[in-house]
Amino acid sequence: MIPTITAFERSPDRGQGLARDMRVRWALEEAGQPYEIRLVSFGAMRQPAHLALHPFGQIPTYEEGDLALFESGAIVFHIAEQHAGLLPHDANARARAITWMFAALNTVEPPILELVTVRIVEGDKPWAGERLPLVKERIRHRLEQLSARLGDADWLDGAFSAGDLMMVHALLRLKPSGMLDEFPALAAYVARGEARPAYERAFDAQLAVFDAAQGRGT
Ligand code: GTB
Repeated sequence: MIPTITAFERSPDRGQGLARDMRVRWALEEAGQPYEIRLVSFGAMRQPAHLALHPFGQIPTYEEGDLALFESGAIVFHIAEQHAGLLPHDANARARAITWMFAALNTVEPPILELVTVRIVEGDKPWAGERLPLVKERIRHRLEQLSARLGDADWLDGAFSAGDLMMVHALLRLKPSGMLDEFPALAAYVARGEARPAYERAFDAQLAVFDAAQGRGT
């Protein structure tokens, strides 16, 4: 059965692939699975039909037969469990790859999201200027630790896995800030992720949605 995922009708990132449907698209491309997209507006995300799928009124969601999921991590994990290519077969290696998925979502991504919050959401607050360096220091600390663990390896634990997919996508959010370039090993790691044909297909698909919306002027 071909799953349907939701994505922004018009992504605020202007097609940079930073919204979280990108992770799901990338996982499906890595798994070689076709998928359908249902585009939703911000208004539609607040409506009962979407809230029934996603209690927090967000994207992405994932529908496959009578299964409906939300949370990009849970969706990517589901895809990785169902199809080869995203999680190793060896039980210990598999558990470690899943650990990296959690690390991406729970340990590395949160300080990165704080940067967006302090810059955009809280940018006009009188204390934002004082908070920004603290947030950046927390990010740098995590990046130092992650870079030390990665060392000169291509991926976090052997072959590319869903753990790398989640980590690369979380790190991508830092690209516009230039902070990633302070850590050449991590910048190269992210570039390796972006160079994967599955990533490129997923990126092009989400960019096509943005370009089409631009063309329609919607
Ligand atoms: N924990 C959830 C998950 O991992 O699936 C978080 C889902 C989430 O944050 N969804 C966002 C959303 O629906 C889109 S991805 N937001 C609308 C809302 O809450 O009303 C986050 C995102 C948004 C915009 C950019 N950007 O412009 O660069 C990047 C990422």
